[in-house]
Amino acid sequence: MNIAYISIGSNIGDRLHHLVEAVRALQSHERIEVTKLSSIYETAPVGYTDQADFLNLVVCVATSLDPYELLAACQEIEIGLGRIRDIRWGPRTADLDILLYNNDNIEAEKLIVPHPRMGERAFVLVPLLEIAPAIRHPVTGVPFNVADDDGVILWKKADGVGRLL
Ligand code: GSY
Repeated sequence: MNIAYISIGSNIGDRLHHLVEAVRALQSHERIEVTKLSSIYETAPVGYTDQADFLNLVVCVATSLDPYELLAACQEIEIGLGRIRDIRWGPRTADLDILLYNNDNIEAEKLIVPHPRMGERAFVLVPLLEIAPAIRHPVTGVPFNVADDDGVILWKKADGVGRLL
């Protein structure tokens, strides 16, 4: 079985509902099991900053999908939740980014893992380190750490996979 970490964010409409639906869709995939779920954080937008605050969380999944199949599953969930890609880094109903897939280092045209910007993003690192405190960068071996968690506020404490769904 493969272990992957996925970051999920939403900043349009009923943000909690979109996160719950995204996690539910992952969990209901016959080849994905959501094994850990972080708390939900409210986070200031990074990149394109003239947009609403996000809710973000990170999940750990066990999956028999290969990385590209997992990417396709994530993209299907985004589309199912009504994602429209208009502004790059702009508002979205749900965004699912594969952060890590085992200790793989993938540099393909449509998928880069570890996620290239994850080490700079507190909205990724804070929930990731909550569920995987000892995790290290698979290529460098350096532990991830959060230099500055400004703009990341605990919004709903984790109470287990079953409780969110
Ligand atoms: O890359 C994920 C989408 N995204 C986010 C996000 O999920 N949270 C925050 N706080 N800022 C973001 N900027 C982008 S793009």
